[in-house]
Amino acid sequence: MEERMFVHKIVLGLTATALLGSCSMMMGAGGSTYTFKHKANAADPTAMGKAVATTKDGMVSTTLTLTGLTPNKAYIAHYHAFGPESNTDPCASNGPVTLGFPGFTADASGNATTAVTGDMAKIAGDQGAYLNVHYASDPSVVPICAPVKMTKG
Ligand SMILES: [Cu+2]
Repeated sequence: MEERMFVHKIVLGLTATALLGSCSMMMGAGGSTYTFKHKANAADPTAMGKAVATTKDGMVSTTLTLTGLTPNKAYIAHYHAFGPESNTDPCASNGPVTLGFPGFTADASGNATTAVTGDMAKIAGDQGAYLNVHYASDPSVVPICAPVKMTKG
């Protein structure tokens, strides 16, 4: 009976590991993928997208692939550090920019992509807690945010 329980726990453990292995947060050969979530505002209500980050030789290359933006509108995007306003929700923490993407414009269908390569130190630990996409015309408008690091420290 004891042994059977033990085997059962191992199987559960393996299942959990397999799930983690398929989880997009893992840093692997394909890089890390982070999913954008809509912020609590009315800007670009169907906006969504992902960020894929790969590292090599101390540098990190991140590509954003976005949909549901306002057609032909200009945007900016950044990595931000964990800020002072939350310890558990990076997107609500209001931290400073640590690495910026080149500005970009959504196409006629509201799709856009942008990519940047920078020193890993710029987004190491709390320095790279989340990714924001802002209206270029008014950076205070942030339709979507992708959490990268969920807990400060
Ligand atoms: Cu920003």
